Amino acid sequence: MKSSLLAGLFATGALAQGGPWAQCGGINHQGATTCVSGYSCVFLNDWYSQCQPGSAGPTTTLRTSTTTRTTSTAAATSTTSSGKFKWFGINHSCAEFGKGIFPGRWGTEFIFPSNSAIQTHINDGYNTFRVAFAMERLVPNQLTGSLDAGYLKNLTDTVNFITSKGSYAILDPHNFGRYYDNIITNTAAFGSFYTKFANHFKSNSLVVFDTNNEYHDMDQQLVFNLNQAAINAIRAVGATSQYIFVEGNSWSGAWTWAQTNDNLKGLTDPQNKLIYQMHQYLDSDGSGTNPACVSSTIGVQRVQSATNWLRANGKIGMLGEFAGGPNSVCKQAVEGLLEHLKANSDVWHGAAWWAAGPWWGDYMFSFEPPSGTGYTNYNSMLKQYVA
Ligand SMILES: *[C@@H]1O[C@H](CO)[C@@H](O)[C@H](O)[C@H]1NC(C)=O
Ligand SMILES: CC(=O)N[C@H]1CO[C@H](CO)[C@@H](O)[C@@H]1O
Repeated sequence: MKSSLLAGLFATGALAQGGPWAQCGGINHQGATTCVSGYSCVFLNDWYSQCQPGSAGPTTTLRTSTTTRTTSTAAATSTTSSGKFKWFGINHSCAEFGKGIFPGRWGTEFIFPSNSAIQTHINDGYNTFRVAFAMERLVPNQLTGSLDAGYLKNLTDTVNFITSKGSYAILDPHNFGRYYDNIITNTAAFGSFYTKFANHFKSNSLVVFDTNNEYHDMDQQLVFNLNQAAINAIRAVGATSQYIFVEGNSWSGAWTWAQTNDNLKGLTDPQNKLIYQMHQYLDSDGSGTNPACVSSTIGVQRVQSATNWLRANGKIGMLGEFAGGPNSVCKQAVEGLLEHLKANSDVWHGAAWWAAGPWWGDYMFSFEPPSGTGYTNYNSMLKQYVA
């Protein structure tokens, strides 16, 4: 059970202090805004502040027209950081498993994320979950077909669990710009998918639409057109409050973004809520398949040109996938990467580790609590960046 519910049960009046991990702020929040001794109220996003361990110092909330920031004199867990990310969290990967076996069987080829794992991540302070799914399971017959009720319900249940906690759910069609392994060339059909999909989620402003995972080996203008078709369809159904994460060609790699995906700066959004989602791994070929990182400084080196591109073009980025193996070189490289993103928080608004999910087993990056290799090696570091 979420501890804020317990805290709520035990609260005797409006002035009661929030217990451990209780909600202590956010839009429409009416309960306690201070925390019990030993905890301080940490801003996670506009909708959710949480009582996290740390000596309670004076907490101030600064509200500007576009952002809300909380600064606490008791920087609870953060040692090196100064700014904060809007989105910081974990990919949850499993509903897209069983590649090539469609629709496949729930519990055999694929499964949905574990709510208790998500809750553990939320207790750790993470506020963003990128939920992968397969378009072939959501629209089994054709892109323009209707949404499969069973798969949609399970996906929606996961999304609602996440957003009911005040966290962001990034909806990630993990399709690489393809449908049944064929490059999607019909932009109108792709838009039609988004018309139905966005219509279903349009009232949930904590949903983020990720147009597609990792376009690759595709015509560059087609990548532009697919992103633009998704944006147009999402806005046309009245989903106007949500952020849209666009992705680029070459697996949306940050290290090649400026040279490969420069044309995507021309994407337009009437709501002006486009975020450029890039991915970056630190092994020699950048694929995230080797536990060894190139060097302790490779993280910064690989994203520097993307940072420059974002700033030069007045765009905002999100590092939607990153990870490192369980060794000290990678740990330094990951920390350097996150410090760089944070130092450039005018253009980088978040990051998400790849990946959690109940079926990752002993995968080197598994962030599934309690014993995933990534979780045990990196959670204490990553937690420092959540607020
Ligand atoms: C949805 O989840 C339920 C279990 O909660 C499962 O029985 C069902 O098969 C799932 N269906 C799909 C299509 O994922
Ligand atoms: C590091 C890693 O596993 N990255 C993966 C991201 O997404 C797909 C799997 O769903 C893989 O192809 C990538 O290798």
